[in-house]
Amino acid sequence: MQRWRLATVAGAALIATGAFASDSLQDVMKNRGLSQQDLLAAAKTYVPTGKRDEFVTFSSGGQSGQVIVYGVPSMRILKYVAVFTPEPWQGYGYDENSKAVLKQGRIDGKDITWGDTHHPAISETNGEYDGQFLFINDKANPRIAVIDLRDFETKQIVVNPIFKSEHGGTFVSPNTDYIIEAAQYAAPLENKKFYPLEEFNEKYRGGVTYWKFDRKAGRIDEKKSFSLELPPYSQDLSDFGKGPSDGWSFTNSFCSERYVGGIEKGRPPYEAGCSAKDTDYLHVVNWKRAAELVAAGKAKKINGHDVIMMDTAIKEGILFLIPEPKSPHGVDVTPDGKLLVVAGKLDTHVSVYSFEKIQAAIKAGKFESKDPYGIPVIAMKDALHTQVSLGLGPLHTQYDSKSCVAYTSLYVDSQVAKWNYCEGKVLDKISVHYNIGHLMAMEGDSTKPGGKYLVALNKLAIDRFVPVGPLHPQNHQLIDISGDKMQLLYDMPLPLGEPHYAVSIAANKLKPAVRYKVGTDSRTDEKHPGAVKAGEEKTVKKGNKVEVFGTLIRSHITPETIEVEVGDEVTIHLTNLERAQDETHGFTVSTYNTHASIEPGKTVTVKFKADKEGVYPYYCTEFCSALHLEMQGYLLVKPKGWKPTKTNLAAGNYTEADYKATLKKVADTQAVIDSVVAYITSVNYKDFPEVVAMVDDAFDQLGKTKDLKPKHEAAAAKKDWENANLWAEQIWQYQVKTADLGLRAKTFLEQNGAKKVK
Ligand code: CUK
Ligand code: CUA
Repeated sequence: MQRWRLATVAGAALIATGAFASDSLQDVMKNRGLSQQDLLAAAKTYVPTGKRDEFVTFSSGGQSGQVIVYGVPSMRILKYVAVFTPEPWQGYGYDENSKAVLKQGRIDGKDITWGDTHHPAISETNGEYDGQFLFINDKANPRIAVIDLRDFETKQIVVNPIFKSEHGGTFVSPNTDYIIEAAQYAAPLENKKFYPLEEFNEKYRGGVTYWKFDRKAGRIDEKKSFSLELPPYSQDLSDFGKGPSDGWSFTNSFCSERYVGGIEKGRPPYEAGCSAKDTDYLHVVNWKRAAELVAAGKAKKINGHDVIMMDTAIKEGILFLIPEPKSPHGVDVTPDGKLLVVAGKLDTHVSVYSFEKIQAAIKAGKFESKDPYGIPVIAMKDALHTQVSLGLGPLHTQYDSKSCVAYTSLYVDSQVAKWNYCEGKVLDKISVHYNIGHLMAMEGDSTKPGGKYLVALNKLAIDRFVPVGPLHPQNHQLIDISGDKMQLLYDMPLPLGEPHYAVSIAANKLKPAVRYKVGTDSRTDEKHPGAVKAGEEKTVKKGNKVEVFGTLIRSHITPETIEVEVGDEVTIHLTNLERAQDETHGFTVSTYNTHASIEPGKTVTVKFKADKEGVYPYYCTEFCSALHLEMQGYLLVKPKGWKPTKTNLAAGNYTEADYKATLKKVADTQAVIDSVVAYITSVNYKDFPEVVAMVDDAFDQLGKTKDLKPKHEAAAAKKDWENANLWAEQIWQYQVKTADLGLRAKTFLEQNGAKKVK
């Protein structure tokens, strides 16, 4: 009793003096000015060390031309996927294999090294995210990229053969047979000849492209892709039908006035003329039928690409228009595929259209008019399910796991509205900061939305973050949607361009690899012709072409010296021989503007012209082991016809005592290795593939010491203490790498509950 009291008194005294201040939750709240609500939000987003996020988000990187990958709910950034823009860390655009991908995106023979990425889409099976592929569009230069989610690398870029800009992509059909890409600003489709703006209505056209995706090849099949010619209405966002509406697609438009601005000639500007009418047009397309028409040869070839012309589409009954309120933006099909929600930027309403009613009007031939190109127009009242007034500037809609519940972004109000689209009533609203564009719920555009969280992709951050100059970061805000009321949880600044759309998938659906099959060209998924195995490294010289077939393994680049003559064209293929997870090596040569990231198993090529005589160090750019800094070599660019005069490298002054000391170090380190091996083999390490890979690599390293023992012993017999000591030292280097891996394996086993085996 007495002792208890003493302890309490001592504790109180310490708290009073502040010694334990930071240990109490109350004190942290007080010191940092946090409310109960803040703590709740923190607890809902905090992911402790070693734990992982439940969802993975792929956000467009906007003008960065990349994709940003982050976890939900922690909002921790996991990766930037290089897509349309060179990215040095990944070697994207600095090694030959990735340059070949960027080259696919050339237009009119020109490199385009940036992109304006807008809408990522995850591949789907039966309308559900399957986690295999990601697609993303480039609005500025009409292109689509394919990213393989086995390695999160860009594999393909395709250039739209007939558009000059695009926006309404990428969205996938329920089984990812097709990826949609709709034009934005109308232009002549052939783009061979100049047409003045005075011929806008006659010569300028919009359209929508259906890219055929070959899932087995993991690539878009350009030959089997096709487009539909559309009026010059500035086609905007699109979506594919699903369930009952599978086989159909929907594309919005704005500026169906076909207004051409001309402020230079005293004409009112685009913004006035493009929003003058009360309605624009929703394009309704029977794409399955369109694909059949293409197969039946009813398309016209434009720039070598199949295009179904408008008159064919009208005659075959595959294209219809429906008026939609002022300057619509998003069109989003409900998870059950029965309804589509259209938001009009300049209207307070969202309009919910019924696919069933649209079909009934088409079957009955009930059209209110034709547009100037002869396309039948279904009356809005014949297609509407309901209209709901949500607020100012509705843009995009996402769906909840709870039936009939949708979320719509309100750009002007800086709010998210939660509403019921079956009954047409508003359920809740929350303010966001500020001016939200897209919003995204977990798997919220699939047939099985995941609910739980919503991310508001805000256009402005204004006062949310520490100021960093006039260009602010973007603000992605995480919102808890699990209850009746939405709760704001977290602000994430994103400083890499203006993201538009994002998609989020349950993390357990992603199954990325941790290494490549040794010798893989990751950009083609095929065996790299420059790949070699350990011991097969070589340098081949033919005329003025020098080709190096090298390898990388901790902490060694083979070869260590590359000798060329000035003017030679140098090609270096490097294979990473590691099997252990996360053992990436990088490679660069001083001043040759080249860099490669070589993950375990990958083979990468760098190429340059050695145009200036001199000495150029090369090294590994990833801190891969304790001897990382020693992972180095020299490119020697010699004058033509140069002959050596000196044949020996400078020697150190090693003694027998040095040699003996090194041998002692080798014996001590071996004892450490033996104890680690004894631990690893005493537990069920074979049940842990990560550990098996580390153990394999460790024994590889240790195996290399065998050939070295006779070398140092032979040198010692000749009293060549220099070589005796250095070959023994090299044994120690391999031991250090073995021990490094072994200790990591041991830690991994201890932390992951390895069990004793007898
Ligand atoms: S767009 Cu940017 S807010 Cu490109 Cu989908 Cu609507
Ligand atoms: Cu390999 Cu540093």
